[in-house]
Amino acid sequence: MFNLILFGPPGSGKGTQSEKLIFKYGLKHLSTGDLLRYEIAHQTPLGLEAKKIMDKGQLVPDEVVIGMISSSLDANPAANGFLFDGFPRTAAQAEALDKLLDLKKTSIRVMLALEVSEEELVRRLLKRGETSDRSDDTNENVIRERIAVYHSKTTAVADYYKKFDKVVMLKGEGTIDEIFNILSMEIDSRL
Ligand code: B4P
Repeated sequence: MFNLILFGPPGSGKGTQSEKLIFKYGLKHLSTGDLLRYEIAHQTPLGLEAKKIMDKGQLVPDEVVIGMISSSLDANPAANGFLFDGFPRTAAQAEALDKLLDLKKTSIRVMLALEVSEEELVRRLLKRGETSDRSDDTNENVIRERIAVYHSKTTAVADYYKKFDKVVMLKGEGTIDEIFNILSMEIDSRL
């Protein structure tokens, strides 16, 4: 199994690149953002609670997203590998993921981390907010709060995987195809 984490701040291109990578490598895409937005669209109790948190730019509680990932892993026993997008986002989520994969006798092969300047992130997300129905992309203060939460809580995830020498930092600015080629080279060198 080839399990990969695509990492980076909000708007760094995780979702964009994931769509291309799962197609090329036949991986199962697990995006906690997409799973949460599915719950919101279906107005489930979990979705209604999650929306309030996401609209403030905060993180949904660890136990909620860990439960979602655990169910998704169980629901895909025959996958060739998983691409984790937007998860883990806290050190507790990273430790929980390692335990879940351990139970399945597998592990994370590599974390590919996209680096993008804050001004470029804000520009991209405000642009997406003009056309998408994502309420968390329309307010610059909320976007800056998401980036602040990334620095205060999520960068710890990279520190966690650095201990196991699994992190590769990559430039996330350039055209979508240029970045896709760089990510593909990193994956190809580990297959
Ligand atoms: P996510 O859905 O994970 O989304 P994101 O971080 O906002 O953006 P992503 O990085 O995927 O965006 P992309 O680059 O594709 O999270 C949303 C919220 O859900 C979080 O704030 C949090 O509240 C909650 N959540 C999710 N997971 C959680 C977890 N594990 N724990 C707790 N809470 C969780 O796209 C950005 C834009 O840039 C797009 O419009 C794209 O077209 C554009 N773009 C991409 N690449 C580009 C390039 N190279 N050049 C120019 N534009 C580009």
